[in-house]
This record gives sequence, structure tokens and C-alpha cells, in this order.
Amino acid sequence: MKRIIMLTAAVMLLTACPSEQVMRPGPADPAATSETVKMLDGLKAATERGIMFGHQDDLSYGIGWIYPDGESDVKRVSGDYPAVYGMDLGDIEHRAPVNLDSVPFDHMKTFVGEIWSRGGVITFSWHVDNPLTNGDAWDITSDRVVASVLPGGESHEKFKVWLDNLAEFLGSLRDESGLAIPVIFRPWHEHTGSWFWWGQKLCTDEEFVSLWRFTFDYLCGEKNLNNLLFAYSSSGDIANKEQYLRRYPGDGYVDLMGFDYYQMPQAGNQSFVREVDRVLGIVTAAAADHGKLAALTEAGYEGIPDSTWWTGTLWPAVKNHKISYLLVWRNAHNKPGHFYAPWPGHLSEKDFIDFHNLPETLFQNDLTEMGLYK
Ligand code: BMA
Repeated sequence: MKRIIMLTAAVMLLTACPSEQVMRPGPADPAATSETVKMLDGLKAATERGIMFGHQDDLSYGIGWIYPDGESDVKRVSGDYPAVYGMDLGDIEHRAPVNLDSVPFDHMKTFVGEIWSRGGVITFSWHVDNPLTNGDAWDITSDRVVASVLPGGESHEKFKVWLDNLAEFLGSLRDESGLAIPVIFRPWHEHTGSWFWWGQKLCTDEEFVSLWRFTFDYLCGEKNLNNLLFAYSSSGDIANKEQYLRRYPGDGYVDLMGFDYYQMPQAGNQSFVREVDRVLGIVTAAAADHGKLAALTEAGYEGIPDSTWWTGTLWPAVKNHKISYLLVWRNAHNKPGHFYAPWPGHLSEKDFIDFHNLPETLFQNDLTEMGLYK
């Protein structure tokens, strides 16, 4: 009888927590380095304190400058570096010297070392070209691309070479003593939209999950890269938790869950606040169910044509949610008006300083004070 009760209890426990959802305290990669484990713990600790602010290509270029050492539009305005730095690996698959936005990979490597030594957080996206058509990430002329890169597909061997090239770069991110620097890797992003070759209408749920798992297993297993935390991030078109999790590859493959959302001028501030708040509710609930971190992995308002956008719109949209970070997109040097962080003289400069000074927004100085993962 006792055995039966115990068995029933075990079965109940298992069904309450399906195998995909078994909580694991550490990174998804079971062989993650101790620095990566510490990084994840540090991110969790920071989430208890507030929301880290991130900026794409922060150190690479800004409005009116490109690559001088130590520059940052965020620092120019607030006196403080961001806590999170986004960079993109598009074109590393070809071993190109520069990424798709002309940032030299050698510079990126130097930035990663600098960020690590001051205790910041690094996250990489990958706008990888289309391996079947040789077009770019936005080439959606074929819906067979994901199938073609999976084992048995006609682009599989080519895709593996691309992953080798990616792995070589990620594996080269080392501190002075040769230790691998942990980074958040966010592949196959905005997959609920249909503008990248891995998007919603371009592959089946099974193909997407296989793509994710293959990427993870190849990098962490085959290539022994154990300095990666994996971020799963959709676009903003999320109706409910089920839809958000439809292509979730499983708890053993993900460390952080997020989504990307931009304010469109025609939609207005209230719609941005309402939608970000609504989708954050879904994503943070999913992340809590699965024991993962949550984030607003990309956000912004192109050109920020609103002097109080930071405290008046962005902050109200996120403030009620327990998220690790929010990251605004790049201040392009090659696309006039395509910027998402303020710069000296921009009309939202003063408001950004107020945003920086909120006790719950975390920038580099806050992380230094907390000793995030060092
Ligand atoms: C987009 C734009 C593009 C850029 C791409 C990858 O949102 O900023 O100009 O090439 O991201 O960074």
C-alpha cells in the first residue's frame, strides 16, 4: 500500500512537472564553466535589485563617432556605462573581418574583454545569412531553409562550417588568464514573426525546435563551448503563454526567456506601455514556471522623438515586472535617424539621466557596487 501511495505521489509529481519543465538550478549546459554558473547566479541576484539597462553596439559607434576607445553614447549622457552590451555576430559565419554593420570582430573581442573586466554583461544576437539561398537573414524566399540545415538536409554540412566559424569566435573570448568569458547567446530571435528565414511561417514547430537543439548541442557538445547562456526570444506578437512556448526547445536548452518590442510612431505611447506590460506578464510567468530569467531582449523607439520617453513610457511599461534586463537597439553610424539611445544634445537627454537615476534601473556603477559575478 505504502509503495502504491509513494508511486502515486511520484506520478503526480511528474505529471505536475512534465519532464521538459524539471527545474535545474544552474545553466542549461550541464558542462557550463564555473564563471558561467557564477554569471547566471549574478544575473539572478541583480534581478532582485532592479532592471539592468542594455544598449546594442554601445562601444562600437554612436552619433558622430566610431570606435574610439572607451566611448559610449550612454556614458556620454549619463556618466555611466550600460550594464548590458548587445553585439551582433552576423557574417562571422563567413569568417568576415567585420560584422553586417561593419563592426570589426577584432574590436568586438577587445570590447568583450573590457566589459568583462569592469563587470558588465555581454549578449550576442546572430543575423546569420541564409545558407540555402546565400541571401541575408531577411531572405524569406524559401520555406525550406531550416529543413535544409538539419541533419540530412542539403545545407547541413555548410551550416556546420558556419557554426564552426561562430564557435571559433565565441571560444576566442578569453580574459588575460585565458579563462573563457561567459556571454548570453540569443540565436534564432523573433521567431514568432516571419521576417527571418527561421521565422514562424518559414518552418514547422518541430523544425525550429530541432534547429535550436542542434545549435545548442553542436556548440556546447561538439565544440566544447561551455561559456554560453542561451536566450530564447520571440517578437512581440504574443497572445498567450501557450503561443509563446510553442517553439520552446525545452528547459535543458534555455537560460533566459524574452521578447523584442519596438514603439511605432503611429501606435503611440499608451499602446507601447500596454503591449509591453501585457507581453511581459506572459513572458515572466512562463519564465517563472520554467525557472528561467526573463528580459525585454530588444526595445526602443527609433529616433526617440519624445523628451520624456524614458521615464514617461519605457519605465511605466516595465516597472511592474521582474526582468533581468532591457536592451535598446543601436545608435547607427551608417543610417541617419536610426538610433535608440540618447546622445549629448538629444532632446531626451535630461529624461534619460532621470531614468538612469531611478533606484531600480541598473547601470555599470550599480553592478560594480553589487560585485555582480566577480
Ligand atoms: C536592424 C537594423 C539594421 C541592422 C540589423 C542588425 O534592426 O539596425 O540596420 O543591420 O538590425 O544589427
